Amino acid sequence: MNDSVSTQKDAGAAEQASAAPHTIYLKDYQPPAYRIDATELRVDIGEQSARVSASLTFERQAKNCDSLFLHGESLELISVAINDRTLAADQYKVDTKGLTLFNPPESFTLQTEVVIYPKQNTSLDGLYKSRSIYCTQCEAEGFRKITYFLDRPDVMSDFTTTIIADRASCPILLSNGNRIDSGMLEDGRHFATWHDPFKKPAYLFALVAGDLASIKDEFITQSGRKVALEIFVESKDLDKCDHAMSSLKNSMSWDEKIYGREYDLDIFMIVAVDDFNMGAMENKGLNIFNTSCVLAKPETTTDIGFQRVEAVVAHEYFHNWSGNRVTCRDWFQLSLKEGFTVYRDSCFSADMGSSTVKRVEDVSLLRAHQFPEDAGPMAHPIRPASFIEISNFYTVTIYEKGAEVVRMLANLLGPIEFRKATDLYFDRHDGQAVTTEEFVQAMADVSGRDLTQFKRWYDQAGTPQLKVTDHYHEPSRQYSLTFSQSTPATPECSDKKPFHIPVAIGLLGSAGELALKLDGEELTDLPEDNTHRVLELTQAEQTFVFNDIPEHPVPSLLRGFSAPVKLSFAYSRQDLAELMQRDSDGFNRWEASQNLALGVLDDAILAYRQGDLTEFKVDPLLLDSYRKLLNDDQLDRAMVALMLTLPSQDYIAEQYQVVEVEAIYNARRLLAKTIAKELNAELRKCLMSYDNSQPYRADADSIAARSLKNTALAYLMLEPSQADIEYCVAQFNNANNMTDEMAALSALVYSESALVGDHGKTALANFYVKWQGEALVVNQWLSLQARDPRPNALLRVEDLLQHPAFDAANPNKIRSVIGAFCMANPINFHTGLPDDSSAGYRFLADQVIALDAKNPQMAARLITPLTRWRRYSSKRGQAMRAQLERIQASAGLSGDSYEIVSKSL
Ligand code: B3K
Ligand code: ZN
Repeated sequence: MNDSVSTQKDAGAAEQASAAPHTIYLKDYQPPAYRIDATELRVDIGEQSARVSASLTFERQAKNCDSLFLHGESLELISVAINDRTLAADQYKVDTKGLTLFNPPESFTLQTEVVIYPKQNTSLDGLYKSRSIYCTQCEAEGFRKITYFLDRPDVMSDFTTTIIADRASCPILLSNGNRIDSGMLEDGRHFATWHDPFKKPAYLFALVAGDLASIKDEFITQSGRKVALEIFVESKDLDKCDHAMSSLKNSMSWDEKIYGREYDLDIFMIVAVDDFNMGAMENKGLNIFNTSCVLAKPETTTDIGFQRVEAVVAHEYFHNWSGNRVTCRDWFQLSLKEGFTVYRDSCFSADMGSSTVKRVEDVSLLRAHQFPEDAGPMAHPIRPASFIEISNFYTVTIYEKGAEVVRMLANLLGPIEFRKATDLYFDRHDGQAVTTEEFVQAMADVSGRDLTQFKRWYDQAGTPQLKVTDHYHEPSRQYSLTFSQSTPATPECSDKKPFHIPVAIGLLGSAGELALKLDGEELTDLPEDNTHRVLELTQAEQTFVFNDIPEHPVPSLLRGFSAPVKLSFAYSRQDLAELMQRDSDGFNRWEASQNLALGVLDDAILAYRQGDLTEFKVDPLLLDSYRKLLNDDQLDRAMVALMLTLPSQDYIAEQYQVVEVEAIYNARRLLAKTIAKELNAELRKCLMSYDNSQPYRADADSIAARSLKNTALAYLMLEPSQADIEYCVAQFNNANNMTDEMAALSALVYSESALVGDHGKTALANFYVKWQGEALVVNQWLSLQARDPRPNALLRVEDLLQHPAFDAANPNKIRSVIGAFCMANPINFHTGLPDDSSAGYRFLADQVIALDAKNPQMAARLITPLTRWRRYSSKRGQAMRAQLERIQASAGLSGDSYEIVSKSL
């Protein structure tokens, strides 16, 4: 955010209000003209409105300043004074974007009083009401909806907050830091005053008032300080907080052990609310969470749900250092805190469970969502150069690709130097608001490496394509690998310079992995584990030659997915089968299984195009390889499950210029059914060897065993025998945990077999009756139906919107029904209804238009599938485009949706 720009914008706000939203550029960044050293807030919450009094201590930093613009939106100004003197009308100006003070003194205290309306705030940004709880969401620019302020992350202030509310309905009053005072007032009202000893930007401010119950615990830090831990929820949810609490404690010790980072306040609080635009928010000392990322117990929460709670609790906790103690100078630097923190939470989850499984999950997410973003109209570098609405930049690119970039740095430096570099970064910048430059500089200073070229990862969008060829020269026993990199044009730049790409490799010989010696390397240079090497690419084309290679090997390339690139190498299917079985790199074993499946899927897609999928024969090599997996007792069960799972429709679509929705869907389904038939005995054996009577446990081995059993069940239920159906129904009825119950439910509902009859319908109805009191379980039930690939899903989705369980104002419900249908049910979204093939697109546009007026951030996010219109056949693409145009033409469109739509057209 840039002050000079916002001043210009706001200087003409009367005209601006109806004009198209405008673009803000990183190159225009100017430091703020004033600091706000201290912020005293008094928030008096009433039934209909809240009154916010602010006293802000300003100190000029710039040489001079004729007018000072403070952000403020949807505020009713009651009074404004400087140093206790009410301002005359010509000393200030108010418009829809903020308050301008004319000729402010060098240092002064500003006193303002405003009225706001939390109950009417449907944007869930600023101070709002979620069911009976008042809460805030200030990142990125929500604080300006609470009071007038320099609402930008490089303005860090000392906050003291007094909250006043009715004691009966709001017994709990929370804000950041430590509670320093509390007491009763007249008329049954009470107050609490909180002081946060750490200066912070306004986006980390938080306030909560409501009737909450809590569980308490404590943590002793490595230096022996006692920290009180408290998780606040509605009392009905008290039995679902233990997992979040143990995840929090695990995160606190992990951050001490791995990064040497200790928690700094005496209390750490988490509050769960039902209405939340994102997963959670890292407000200093007072994290506010979506209930979906806190509450967990085996009966109501799947294994994936448990893991998500653990990961999000950790992520928000880790922000205390990567984000709060060291924060962002401006919002272009968002990945400074988000990329780094995702990297940190990903390593934490890897350490808590299986690191290979976690890597596969992260890479799958990146490929299914970030790669398409990077190839579409919203492509942006992890440090964007411009934006219209920052809320649109909380993207998979900033988060997940940002994490990949930090991972590459960590791997280039190695664990010891990376730790030294993060220590240096935290120490050097503690209490500061900095840029990604400073982060990389700490890495460069510690390692002595020149990271100039590496920094292109921060400025160039697009996924690099890495083409690899090899050559073996038997007489000289030399093996060479040639890499050529290129990056497709993206909206911000068409001429990409080569990236610095670390490529981890190994070479498989017939009897095992080969010792590696690069041409020119001395024997003394060789690392201890000499079967693994990281090649650093810096040129558009580069060849690496290995000496003393006894045979033509199968290269294992990009081990552990060492860089976020699309790699291609002409593997034979036999090579892939070898890698699947023998690669010492677990990730690449999985990768080989995916590539083998992609090859077979490509055969099937071709057959579909030619109209004879019925005659299609699946390559027996894939079936044999899967059979070996199922018979391999040594392999981690979770890995077997992952390797047996076909590439997602999104990832298959990524392989083609034009997405042929029906071809991909039918090819994938046919292959799945063939696997179910051909490997029937092995799959059934896998199912039978699982002991359903064991008590539920959430450790990695138990999760792995359940995941394999349920993968086998899903396959078997595609072409089930009567016995399979009975097994599935029994699992559904008797499961002691939601993972098994959900797996059985979806297998019954999605099965197209006539034998299954009404079992699916009955199970769905029974499930709702059983769980209607548990909102998060009902969300899973809604989502399962919205994702149902069988024909006419849109009709069922429209019915769901009328169901009493649906709530058009709740983001979790919107995601579970509208989001799930449009993003996770491609066959129905893109084919619509039998007599109206664009019905899915029109449905989405209708929903976006209706939602945009209430919650623009959510509306803008939902538009994503339509933005990909260029990837589809021209008829389909034009139909999608027409709906984008409809959204664009709708009256009063928000800046959020305007940005997405206008960039996509
Ligand atoms: N930092 C928050 C995201 C806030 C998004 C605001 N639109 C959550 C997180 O990444 O931890
Ligand atoms: Zn974050």
